[in-house]
Amino acid sequence: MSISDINIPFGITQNASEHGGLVDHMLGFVHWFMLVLFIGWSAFLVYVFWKYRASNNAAADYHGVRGHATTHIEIGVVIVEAILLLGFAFPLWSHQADEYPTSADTIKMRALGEKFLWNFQYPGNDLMLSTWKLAGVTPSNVTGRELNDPNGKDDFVNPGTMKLPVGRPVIVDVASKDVIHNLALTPMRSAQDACPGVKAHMWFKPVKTGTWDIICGQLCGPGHAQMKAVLEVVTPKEFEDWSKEMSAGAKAKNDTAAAAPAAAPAAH
Ligand SMILES: [Cu+2]
Repeated sequence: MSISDINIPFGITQNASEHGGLVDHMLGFVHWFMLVLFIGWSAFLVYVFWKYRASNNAAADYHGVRGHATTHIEIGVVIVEAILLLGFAFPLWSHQADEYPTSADTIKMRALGEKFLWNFQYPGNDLMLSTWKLAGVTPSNVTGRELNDPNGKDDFVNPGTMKLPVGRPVIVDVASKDVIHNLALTPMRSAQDACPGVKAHMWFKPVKTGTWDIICGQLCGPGHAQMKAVLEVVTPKEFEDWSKEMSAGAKAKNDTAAAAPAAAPAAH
């Protein structure tokens, strides 16, 4: 049995990311600590009810506690909380916030929230995302990619499903088209607010294949509960095949549009 097993009866989604074990360990630590405090305080409450019952103490006691035990217990609680913050939370946060993956196999992609769905932009076969112009978001360009950027010619957008390969780090640029949303990837133990006009980022590394729901972690309007997408972690081969096909399709469409600009005057 491990410390984080206490999370299971609380209904936690199984972890599927590399760093998620550390999050679960910290959460398990907090749960055990709260359990100890809950039992301790409950027992103390029952004890004072019994000790200071009216039939036993007819006269009021104006001095109260004289010993130092409670002070020592409080200091103990402060120490455990300091260990939680300094020993677990801060190092884990700094790892996720400062040590972004730089390896060549890192997938860089974008997620743009809108009322009420998620759009995912992939870099395509050149592994390079287009430059990102949030001001350029339109109904036909839902992620705000710079359409004249050569790097973006083979980028493709997949609304509703975030498909990823297992075992490769992923950096996701996150933003919103309208109100504040939150890309909550529970099995990856990662979540990032999506704010209009703000380019935010998150990263993680899936270590298990599977299919999960992506939810919006911010109450964003009447369709919030329906703002569901799918996170699909597949084998590297399956991802490569899918990505190549999608990218080739997007490139062909872009090339056609470039060859016949007069045929589609509204598309820009
Ligand atoms: Cu939302």
